Amino acid sequence: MAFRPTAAVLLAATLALGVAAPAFAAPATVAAFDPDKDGTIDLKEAQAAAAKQFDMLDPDKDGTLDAKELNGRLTAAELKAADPDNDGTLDKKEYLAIVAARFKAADPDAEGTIDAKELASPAGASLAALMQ
Ligand SMILES: [Ca+2]
Ligand SMILES: [Ca+2]
Ligand SMILES: [Ca+2]
Repeated sequence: MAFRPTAAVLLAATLALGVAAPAFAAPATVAAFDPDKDGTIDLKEAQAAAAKQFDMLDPDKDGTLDAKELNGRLTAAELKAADPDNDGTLDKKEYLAIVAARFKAADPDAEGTIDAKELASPAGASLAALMQ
């Protein structure tokens, strides 16, 4: 029964913001993921935010996320590729490995940080979906 409260929360957030997009599709800001305030997100910051997000997405606290808990954050193909034992769930290590892969994709200049422009790109948005 995890889906109904989640949907209610998303709906409430959507109404509060006055936008039609799901809450996790709202544009992300660097500042939200930048505890050292250097104006960019490094991999450590991205994975710390994603680890927090993982715990929030796991209401049954079994340490894994199934497709329902992921709620569209991964495609079926991504879930399958990240799930070598094929049990249909991701543990935190597997989730953070996807974060690392998306981080790399969102950092085309390969300087190891995501700036505001990179975060606003489609690759940056799919990274942000794993962090918020
Ligand atoms: Ca930073
Ligand atoms: Ca779970
Ligand atoms: Ca960069």
